[in-house]
Amino acid sequence: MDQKIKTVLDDAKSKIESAKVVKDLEQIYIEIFGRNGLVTNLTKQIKDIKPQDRASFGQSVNSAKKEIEEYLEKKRSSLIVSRPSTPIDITAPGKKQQIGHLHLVSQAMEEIAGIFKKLGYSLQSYPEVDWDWYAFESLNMPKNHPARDDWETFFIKGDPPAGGKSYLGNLVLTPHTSNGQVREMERVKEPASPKAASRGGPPIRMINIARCYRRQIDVSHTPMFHQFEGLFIDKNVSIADLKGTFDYFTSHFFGPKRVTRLRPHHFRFTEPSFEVDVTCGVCLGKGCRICKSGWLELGGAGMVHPKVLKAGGIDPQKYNGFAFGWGIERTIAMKTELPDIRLLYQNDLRFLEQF
Ligand code: FA5
Repeated sequence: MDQKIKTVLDDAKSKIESAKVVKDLEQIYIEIFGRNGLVTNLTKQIKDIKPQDRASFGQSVNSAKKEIEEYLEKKRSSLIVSRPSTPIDITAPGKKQQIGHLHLVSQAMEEIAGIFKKLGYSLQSYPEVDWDWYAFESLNMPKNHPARDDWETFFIKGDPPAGGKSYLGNLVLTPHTSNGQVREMERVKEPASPKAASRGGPPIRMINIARCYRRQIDVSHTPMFHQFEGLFIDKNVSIADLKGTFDYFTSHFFGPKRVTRLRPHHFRFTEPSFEVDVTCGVCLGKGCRICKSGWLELGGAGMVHPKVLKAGGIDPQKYNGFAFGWGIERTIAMKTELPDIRLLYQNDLRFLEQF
């Protein structure tokens, strides 16, 4: 190695060795590799070397440079290990780690699924973009029926399905989780499914939690929301079973002081149909500024219509049952006295952190 290079190498190493703390290495780095640094000046000299020696000189400079860099790194690591650059004040107050948690809607979904699991319901998942057949037609809502208007649906442009399945119609963003009803009936009868093959049909105890979409927005409506749909099919099911199930759910989700009532209603896919109300959490049914009447609407329900059972391949002479579909956001609002469900989707941590 050329004497000049050896001198630079030795000088650089002794500079590095003199560092007491990591910060010292910043200045030493400049002295070695800065604009007028030891190695930089050496590099500048390459052009003045005789052409026949230039290549080997250049190579030696490069290997010296590499050696210095490695030396520098070694020194840095040894200083970090042996001497923290800023002393630790063990008396200083600790910094609280920010720990996230599940969104309020996810928490409610877990809780709801857990309550129905105790009643023997299994959680199923059905498409949130589905065929018209499952969302409407199989639920006794033929094309152009005015009842469809209530669902304020988003339609998806596209070709209808091929292969003789044109009865499925077009695709929609599901406006309710009731599309899972006929799909669940098909699942339990489906011979191709090993689970279902052993069952070959009802009983069904399904809970289906999914996103739904409607062209609606105000304090109690969002264009995307969640529903949970329950479907119970067996032999000799009565309205008393339906009411008992709702009371069980209400007392577990809202607390033992709150009760449900059924109000006659009309849905094309249940007969008879009901709106299910729960007593207000503030006045417990007496009537107050928030609820007016003492009751808050939870969602729809009813005994499954024989036409729907038939569409799902189940004999209505042998089996009957009930179904219900309730909004998760509204259910949360009723539990927490939330004045506007849109708050759930504004992602404001000041709100979300409270739950
Ligand atoms: C239905 O969607 C029926 N499929 C329910 C049903 C299922 C009836 C099974 C009978 C048997 P409805 O349109 O009323 O019904 O909606 C049910 C619930 O979904 C409402 O009570 C409300 O809690 C919630 N909901 C509906 N639209 C919205 C919306 N835009 N934003 C938030 N929640 C909504």
